[in-house]
Amino acid sequence: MEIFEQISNAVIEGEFGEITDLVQSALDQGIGANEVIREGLSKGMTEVGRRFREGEYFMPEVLVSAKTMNTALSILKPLLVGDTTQENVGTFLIGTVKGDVHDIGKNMVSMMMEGAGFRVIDIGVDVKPEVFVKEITEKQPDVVGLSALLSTTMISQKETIEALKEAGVRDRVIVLVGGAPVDQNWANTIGADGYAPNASVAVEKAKELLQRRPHS
Ligand code: B12
Repeated sequence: MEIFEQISNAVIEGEFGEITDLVQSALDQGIGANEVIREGLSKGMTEVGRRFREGEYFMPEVLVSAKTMNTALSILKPLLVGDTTQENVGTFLIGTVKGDVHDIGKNMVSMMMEGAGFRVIDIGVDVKPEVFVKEITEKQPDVVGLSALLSTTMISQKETIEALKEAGVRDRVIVLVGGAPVDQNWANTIGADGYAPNASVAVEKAKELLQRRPHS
């Protein structure tokens, strides 16, 4: 069985004890970290999502698959983050919004942003609007990412942007929204500055919006 299939199967089967060796073996074969994510880990997680949707998998199975995926990402992180001497292009603060505990997508966006030279502040999952306000006021990031994976928690992205407005900090930051149910239309509706469908586009979008921002 080729290595990508083995990695994908390990995610599907939730073999978090084996994933470290499999990822290492792919790297030893000269395969890049991005390719391991794209061709192995993500494909496995897509299949987990299908099984969950169709009632073949339940929460316990999905949780071990998520643990396997996060274990693999932590091994790949130093490779994606790479050269820490790279110039700091800005500070990026990210969290998964209130009511939502999905963190894999958020972690992937964080890693890619860090790899692109951003200083990343990850404030975790199930983050209330007032906590975003507090962290943004204290840490003064340039870009803020709001992740939501549930159609029921997309509304928390809207509430977070409203809380930022009320606190008078909305215009100090660029707000990016993302997560599987989110699209450009939703981003426009709630007054976000941008949307990205995946982690690499998130990096491009953040850089593009930063360049367009008037210099203070
Ligand atoms: C893993 C998982 C879980 C795990 C999460 C563990 C963890 N540590 O994250 C657990 C088991 C906890 C879980 C729980 C639930 N889940 Co769930 N889960 C998933 C699953 C299978 C995979 C999600 C994932 O990690 N994908 C892989 C990552 C890499 O993709 P991603 O998150 O989309 O992120 C990418 C982009 O969206 C984007 N992105 C993400 N965030 C951001 C942020 C910014 C700023 C930007 C720019 C981009 C960006 O970039 C990322 C990388 O490319 C999905 C199915 C699916 N295929 O999506 C269901 C899914 C999201 N879950 C679902 C549901 C219903 C639930 C539960 C309500 C189930 C229940 N009955 O209790 C609970 C809710 C818990 C809660 N309150 O949050 C539904 C949501 C349906 C909907 N539209 O609302 C889905 C779609 C499954 C389904 N088809 O039914 N889940």
